[in-house]
Amino acid sequence: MREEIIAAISTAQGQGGIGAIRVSGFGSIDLVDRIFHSRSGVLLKELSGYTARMGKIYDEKEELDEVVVLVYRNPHSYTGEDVVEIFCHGGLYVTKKILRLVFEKGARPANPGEFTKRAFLNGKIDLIKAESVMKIISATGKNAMRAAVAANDGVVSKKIEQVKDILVETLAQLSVWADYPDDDDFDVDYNSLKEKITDAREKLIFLINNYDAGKILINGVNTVIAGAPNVGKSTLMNTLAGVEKSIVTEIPGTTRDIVEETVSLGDVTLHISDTAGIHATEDPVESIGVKRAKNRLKEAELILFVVDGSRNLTNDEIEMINSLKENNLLIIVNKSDLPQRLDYSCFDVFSKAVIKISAKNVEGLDMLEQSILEMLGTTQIDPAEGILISERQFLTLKNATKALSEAIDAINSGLTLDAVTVSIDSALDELCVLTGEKASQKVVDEIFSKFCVGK
Ligand SMILES: Nc1nc2c(ncn2[C@@H]2O[C@H](COP(=O)(O)OP(=O)(O)OP(=O)(O)O)[C@@H](O)[C@H]2O)c(=O)[nH]1
Ligand SMILES: [Mg+2]
Repeated sequence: MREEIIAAISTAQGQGGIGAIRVSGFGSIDLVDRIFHSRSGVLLKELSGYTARMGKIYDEKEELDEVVVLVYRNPHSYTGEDVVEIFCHGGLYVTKKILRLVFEKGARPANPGEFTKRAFLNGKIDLIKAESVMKIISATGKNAMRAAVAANDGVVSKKIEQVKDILVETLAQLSVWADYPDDDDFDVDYNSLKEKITDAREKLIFLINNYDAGKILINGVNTVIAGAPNVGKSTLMNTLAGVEKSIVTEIPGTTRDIVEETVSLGDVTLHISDTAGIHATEDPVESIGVKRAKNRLKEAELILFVVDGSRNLTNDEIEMINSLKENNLLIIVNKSDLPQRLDYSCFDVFSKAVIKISAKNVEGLDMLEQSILEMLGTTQIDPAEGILISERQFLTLKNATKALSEAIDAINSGLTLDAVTVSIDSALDELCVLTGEKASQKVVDEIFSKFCVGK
């Protein structure tokens, strides 16, 4: 069945130097020929792939814009189909007008991610790479970009292919052993069998272990500044943000609602929430703020718990730190410029990093930055090595490693080779789900529905 011709604006909507309209599908070159007149008079259908022509777009007799048109011939295009890209002047009016014209001539609007979906269905890219395309659009920061570029180069895909090759080879060997059980020439070599499976498993574990840190590099980390009133949370927020974002006064209970700011720290983006000081209060407005602060803490991926070094901890503070200790938690002793009265031994039970700063005088911030990056584990990974960029990728790999562990266990406990084969088969299945060779329609649809239109 021939797919319908789809079209969309592929550049950002709004004012810009250039706007691009992408048209894909069998017949798309003929379609654009009906609205485009090249300067030289040549028709697009006479051109070979990867060829550009300058000319004008006409709506019947009316000239719309001077454009450059680029022709791709299947299978050598992004989608694997015939594709035409029209580069016009960037105003929203012109791009939309040309797009409407393309629709009038028979194309239909592309669904979100439909170009990339067709690329996947036509075997141009696997599902891992398709997911990374989406991330490239939304990536911010140098390392996030490096990760996305690595994924687009197929670094993760290649690693998965390598593991698949090892598993397929092992399965072939297993079937030889199963077919010739009594032949001495085909004696089962348990050591090499185990070595191969272990090697495959370790390659997958490498990717799995980088998942959390990789996720942080790409998405940034939800960071909550919390603590008792008046300890200097908002001052810290402002110091990290470099702007007076939160109101600071000497009156306890100044911050009531949540104040948010995005801050770059090294290669990591922190989405910071400054919250109301947590304590028991009768004030109805403040108590809503305290409730919001507590809710925000539940979603936090990193907690900066601020205490005041010029006084000892209250029982409430000790209790709060205790209830948060399972999280990525840094204890920040603020007001280091004042005479210190805090007994540090009270932190021993929490075994959490304690950092001394003066948010007001901007002292100790380097140490804080370093401790945050160490805690998040982003300094230890090289995004160019390939990182997993979705929960789906992470979970399928976990399933695959689990199956490989079962295969190793089966060998160790002397089970039949059949049991080993079943486990390796199931690991291989998971990897095929990951690359999309065996992914269900539902999964595929869900992945592409998260794309923006035009990709
Ligand atoms: N000496 C000193 N004072 C500080 C420091 N950080 C904050 N302060 C002062 O402490 C008071 C409270 O600061 P905020 O930043 O508003 O404290 P907060 O924790 O946000 O307070 P609430 O919003 O009321 O919970 C202000 O007078 C600040 O100037 C510091 O490092 N040293
Ligand atoms: Mg505050």
